[in-house]
Amino acid sequence: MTDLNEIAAELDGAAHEARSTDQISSRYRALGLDEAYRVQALSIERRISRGERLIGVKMGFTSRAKMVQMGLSDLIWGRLTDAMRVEDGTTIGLKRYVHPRVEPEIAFILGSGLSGKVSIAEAAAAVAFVAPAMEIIDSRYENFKFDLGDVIADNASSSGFVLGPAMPMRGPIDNLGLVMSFDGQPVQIGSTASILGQPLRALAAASRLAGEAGLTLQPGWLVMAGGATAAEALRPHLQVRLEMENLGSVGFATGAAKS
Ligand code: OOG
Ligand code: MG
Repeated sequence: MTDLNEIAAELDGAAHEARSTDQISSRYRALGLDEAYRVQALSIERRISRGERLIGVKMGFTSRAKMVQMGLSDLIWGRLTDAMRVEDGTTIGLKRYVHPRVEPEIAFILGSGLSGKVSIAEAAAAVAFVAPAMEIIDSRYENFKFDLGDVIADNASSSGFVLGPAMPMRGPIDNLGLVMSFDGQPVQIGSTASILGQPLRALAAASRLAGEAGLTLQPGWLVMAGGATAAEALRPHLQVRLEMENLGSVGFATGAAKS
């Protein structure tokens, strides 16, 4: 298997059918960064051809907790489509996932476009709304194990996202306390400060890194800033909730194992 198109087809198929697959780096060879982002773009093209719409990007490894949990320390990014949206307050079936995890994030909705290298002030000026958010990640690789090229090719493990109430960014967002709970019990406690010291830095990084791949962040797009804490494995019949200082809360439930 040497063709990037074939790798993209395999990863897209695994995501679509919720099955795990071998790491590209062990089955074939380690992918370089450019190749890995190319595979990601090709796999998203397959989703688009099935009728999904590109609606934004996500950042990964923007906090130390995530870097430590996954053993990688480079910022990565992935593409988000409308099909990944989970509505606030709904129940998700688990059979569309391989081994899903959830992590607390903050989301930006852009009022104007952002392109290439921008300052934090420029990034802030492009934000129309912020929202408390959770990301559901689901690596397509066995045991959630991957190297940098593997995870980039697999669209940075993206699988789902849920947004709480979106509101204009009225005050500082660089140190908002947050609690993620399962069935009312806190499982992760943290602060948006863990996201590069200031989540707007993740937005600026998204603009820069997407720009390197020829992509401009569009008005109306969603940008997920990256997990503020380590991710937690989901299991059946959970009430998952994130409370974020000043921004409110967001939640979803998980259904039965085979639902
Ligand atoms: C890779 C995706 C990382 C984040 O928020 O840091 C990420 C993974 O952990 O599987 O989404
Ligand atoms: Mg994430």
